[in-house]
Amino acid sequence: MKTIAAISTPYGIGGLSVVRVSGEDAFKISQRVFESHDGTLLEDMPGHTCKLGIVYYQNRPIDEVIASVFKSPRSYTGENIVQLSCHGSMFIAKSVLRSLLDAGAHMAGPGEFTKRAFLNGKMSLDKAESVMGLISSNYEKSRNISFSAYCGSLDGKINEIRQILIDILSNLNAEIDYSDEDIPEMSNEEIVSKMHYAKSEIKKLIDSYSVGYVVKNGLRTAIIGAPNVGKSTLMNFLSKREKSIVTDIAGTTRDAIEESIIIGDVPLVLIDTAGIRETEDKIEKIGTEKSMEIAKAADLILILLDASRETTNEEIKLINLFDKKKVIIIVNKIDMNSSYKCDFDNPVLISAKTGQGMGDLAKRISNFVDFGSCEDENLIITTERQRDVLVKSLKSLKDIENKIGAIPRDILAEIIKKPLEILSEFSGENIEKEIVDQIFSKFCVGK
Ligand SMILES: Nc1nc2c(ncn2[C@@H]2O[C@H](COP(=O)(O)OP(=O)(O)OP(=O)(O)O)[C@@H](O)[C@H]2O)c(=O)[nH]1
Ligand SMILES: [Mg+2]
Repeated sequence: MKTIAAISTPYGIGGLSVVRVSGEDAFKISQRVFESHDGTLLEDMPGHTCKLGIVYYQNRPIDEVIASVFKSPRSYTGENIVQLSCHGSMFIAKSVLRSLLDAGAHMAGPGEFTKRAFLNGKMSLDKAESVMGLISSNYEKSRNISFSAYCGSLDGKINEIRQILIDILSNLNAEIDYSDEDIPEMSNEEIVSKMHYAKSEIKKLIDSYSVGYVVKNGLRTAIIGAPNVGKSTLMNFLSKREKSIVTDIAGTTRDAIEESIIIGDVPLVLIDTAGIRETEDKIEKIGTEKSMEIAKAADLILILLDASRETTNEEIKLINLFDKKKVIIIVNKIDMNSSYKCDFDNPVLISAKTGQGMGDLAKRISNFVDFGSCEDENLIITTERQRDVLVKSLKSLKDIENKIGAIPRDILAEIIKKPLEILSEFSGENIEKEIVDQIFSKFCVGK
């Protein structure tokens, strides 16, 4: 494989910038641009050590850097790695990278370092996915979930489930291979009970995705309602910034505005939308249609009513359009009419202007995601791919369970290999190259 290089730290000014080089020729190529103060060559340095020296760009010294050396296979990628830590200027980091590329390195693609780590057997695919989760984690829960997976919690669970099936398989094989000897048979009931346990463990993991999805992606939450009910005021209150324009003119917001926030334990992607109403105004009409589309695609819909006036028929119709389970009805401007009576069950009464009722709203949003449904916080899956593998394996187990007792044992031994094979895809065994490429293409360059 070619030797690759990339800047691994974020673009911008910082204490340090790190340029990473990985591949068979990492030492040779890096040596062309780096000279240690004591003259030691990179390839003569023991792994996991570093040297201070000068980095050159077009034969000119450009910075004093620390070169860290990791030797194959004891490195992140499993290949030889040199990490050049320079002063944290983007301009310097780019020059160091340019210099390395001129010296023979190839620009790394998105996630290519981690992809190599996976391909070289340094980490499972779900661990690589957790690296992505760690990088994008933005609060405690998302970090904890990703770090557990990074430490192997999911791999451990999948292996435990696989082991149950391997147990059944080896018992069946022993029976078949030594049929004339007196080997105790595993009864059908025992097999069913073991498979039942395997299935319930898989099911728990599948169910954990409802939490994992939200923690990783945020709950897409649309704020909708008639014009002027205070949608943008609520958006600004919750995001603690003047994100949306607020005026007393109906039809102020014309386009959807998004902001990521965290309420309690729940990350939200909050979407302020244009007020929904029957109108002849061309722009507003488009805005209304767009708001409806956003609401339909959202995980949670906050429908705002206005306590300072009667609820209109149009608003009642709007509320009835959506699945009640996805909706929280909010009555805003309660500061203007504290005796407001709502026609709908269980509304949250707030004032986006004064902040009244915001605690109740936070509680209702927190309750919307059932974090309690996951028995074990360390066992939460976070990607569609992981879910797909588990759904496929569950289906395969169900198919087999229905056949136990009705088919000969040698056939049972054969078909039980199928869910085992599917489960091995979880950690990335037997997985197609396109799927691997697709996963890593979502990573950033330098990871
Ligand atoms: N008294 C009071 N006024 C509010 C409250 N929330 C919003 N308002 C006022 O209501 C008016 C409309 O607020 P916006 O937040 O722009 O309403 P909107 O729903 O985004 O309106 P459009 O974008 O036009 O659909 C502004 O004058 C706000 O100051 C509230 O809780 N109490
Ligand atoms: Mg608005």
